[in-house]
Amino acid sequence: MANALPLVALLVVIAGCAALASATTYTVGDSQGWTTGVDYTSWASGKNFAVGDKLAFRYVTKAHTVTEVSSKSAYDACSANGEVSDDDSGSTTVSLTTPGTHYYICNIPGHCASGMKFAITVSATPSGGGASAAAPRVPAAAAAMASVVAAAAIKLALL
Ligand SMILES: [Cu+2]
Repeated sequence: MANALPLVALLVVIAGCAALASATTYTVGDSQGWTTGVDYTSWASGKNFAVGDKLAFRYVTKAHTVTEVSSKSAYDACSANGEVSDDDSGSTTVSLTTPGTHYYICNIPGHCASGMKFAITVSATPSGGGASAAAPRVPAAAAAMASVVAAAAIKLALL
């Protein structure tokens, strides 16, 4: 029975590491921030957004807005009708809490039409980083190992 305790402790540590490897905060536009003259569709492409991640918008207060709209038609038309959220504080952090497609525009006249808009697809599964495609594999391997260790620990505990 006592022999199983170190294995159980190891299992807890491994599980904890796997849990920590989620949630990424993305700064929209990277160093350029949220402003005119940036191609946000290019910025968003290739990133794996997942529930738990965050979008950080950095801009001059009231010079822009961060407006989430609910439909593709509103997004395509640069219309804030049916907006989900709206902020012009200059530092807006959006938590991605629901999977699916999310649409963001700037609601200052002309800005959305000239490119301050992007759509992202948020997956239900935590991405494990998003910066590297290989990153999610490591926690997955650790989780698999953890279940093997757990099975061994349970067998030992039962002896
Ligand atoms: Cu703007």
